[in-house]
Amino acid sequence: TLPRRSTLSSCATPVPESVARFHTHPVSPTQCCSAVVQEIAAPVSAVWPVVRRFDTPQAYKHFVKSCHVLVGDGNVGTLREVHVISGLPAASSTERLEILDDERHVISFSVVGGDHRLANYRSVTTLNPASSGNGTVVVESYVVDVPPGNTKDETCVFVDTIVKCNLQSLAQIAETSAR
Ligand code: A9S
Repeated sequence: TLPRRSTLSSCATPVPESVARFHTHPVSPTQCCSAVVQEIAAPVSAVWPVVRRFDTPQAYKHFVKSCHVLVGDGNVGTLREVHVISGLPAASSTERLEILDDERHVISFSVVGGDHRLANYRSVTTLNPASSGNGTVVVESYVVDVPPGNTKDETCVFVDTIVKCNLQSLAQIAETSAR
């Protein structure tokens, strides 16, 4: 079966075509995909420095206990090993930086290993100036294998919850720093 392609067409928040193309992923029949949108009351210039630091995801991802860089200097190809807090069905995750675009404010990573159930996870995060005011619209989309024994819906609910938590925390940090 040929992979389908995800789009953000079902998304309630209008996203420009130039942004949507970063969130169009090949999705195989055994994978699921989704996207989370978060508005932040701070300019892109306050949000991007937090998001772009591939070596310190724990700055806003509260599930991350520690992170160390295995190889690389923070550019594309850098590998990090993330250890997560207890209570999750995971202990560690090895992740590769796939896109870091400081002009368009796009960052993407893929999961290449670790001890968890989210095989072949890949996410793309874009920051866009809000159409009114000087806020930011963050779009984070992902694709991931549906773990054995789970449904697509269960997988998306689990991952959406984590991504929403991360983006709410990002909003709080950026809004506080911009005040
Ligand atoms: O880190 C992210 O940006 C997003 C997610 C969904 C991370 C998920 C995770 O790191 C856990 C939080 C440990 C949950 C991985 C890779 C697997 C999990 O089970």
